[in-house]
Amino acid sequence: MSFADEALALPGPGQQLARVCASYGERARVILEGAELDAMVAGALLYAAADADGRPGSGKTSFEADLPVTGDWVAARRVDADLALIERVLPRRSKIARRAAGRRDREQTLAANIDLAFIVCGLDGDFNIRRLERYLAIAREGGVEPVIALNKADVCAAPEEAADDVRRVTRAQALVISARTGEGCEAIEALLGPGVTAALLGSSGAGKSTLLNRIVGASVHKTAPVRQSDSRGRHATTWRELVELPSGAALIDTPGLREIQLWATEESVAAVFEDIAELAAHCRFRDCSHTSEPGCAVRGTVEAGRLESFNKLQREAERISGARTEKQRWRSAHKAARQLYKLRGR
Ligand SMILES: Nc1nc2c(ncn2[C@@H]2O[C@H](COP(=O)(O)OP(=O)(O)OP(=O)(O)O)[C@@H](O)[C@H]2O)c(=O)[nH]1
Ligand SMILES: [Mg+2]
Ligand SMILES: [Zn+2]
Repeated sequence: MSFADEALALPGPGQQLARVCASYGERARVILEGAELDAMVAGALLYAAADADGRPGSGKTSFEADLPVTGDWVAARRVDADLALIERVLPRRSKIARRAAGRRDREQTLAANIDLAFIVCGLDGDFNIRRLERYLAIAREGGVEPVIALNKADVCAAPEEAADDVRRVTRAQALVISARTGEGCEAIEALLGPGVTAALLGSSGAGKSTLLNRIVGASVHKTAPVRQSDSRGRHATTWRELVELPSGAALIDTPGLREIQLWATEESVAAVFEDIAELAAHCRFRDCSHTSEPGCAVRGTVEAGRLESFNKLQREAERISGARTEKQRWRSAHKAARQLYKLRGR
């Protein structure tokens, strides 16, 4: 965060700093002064978000970029004991975002201000290095440190071999755990120090919630009894995504997705496939596509599946940056037209 961002981040008069622990578009659940309560997004902020979504010339990229999401720090105003008003979303220092379903050109932020992403993958039918690469690109794009958690070690004959494969191919940190038996979970907890915010990512059924329950169940229930719900916002009171741990860490559960759509730049993808980038420096042609060119240093050296995965994710990233540029072109065209009207006195 720059100094300007920092200054901007301070709440204004009458505002308090709060953290979003669950979000539902115009409503949210926040932690304010150590207690959890319902919150509504202020009209002005909703309006600004709508502006970012639709109107040209706003310079913003998407609706979701402005509405509060889980993990956001917000400037809020207390309406009464049970309700707060969210007036501003403070600048995000990192995030987990995907491409919104059905909309190629739209980014959807799932969680903000995340230090660590536990990419949970079952060592059962869920095990898939290609999917891990996709999550690694998403973490990289959002500025989040990834840790792969290979779960369900209790049902896998050779979990360490799988982990070695993952480490060799991805060069990422990989832990072997069982959320069911607790095996290896102390290594996860060791990473959850004071001030750390971690998110659990991974496909549906990978064991994210089981892992969260294990970590929370071991400690939180004793020290932080859940507040009794009141008449307001009953939908939100019993369920939240962000849980504060006694260690001072925060852990965010995310819903599992069948297939997470990439939202990343070509640079982020390349960073996840460093091995390919290193070899590509030795290809005869600078713009080698590693498919049929003579003198290619990548093809035949890098495992075919990994090269295919790299090409696939690069193509997806290119489509996204294409959509971004297209959007910007439209924006500047609209802006130019508006300025013209102004000059002509309308
Ligand atoms: N054998 C075994 N089963 C596990 C383990 N962890 C989770 N499971 C089981 O896997 C199933 C899915 O676990 P969840 O924790 O609900 O998975 P999730 O990732 O939260 O799934 P979504 O909420 O749908 O995204 C449940 O039946 C769990 O009991 C494990 O370490 N070993
Ligand atoms: Mg779950
Ligand atoms: Zn090549």
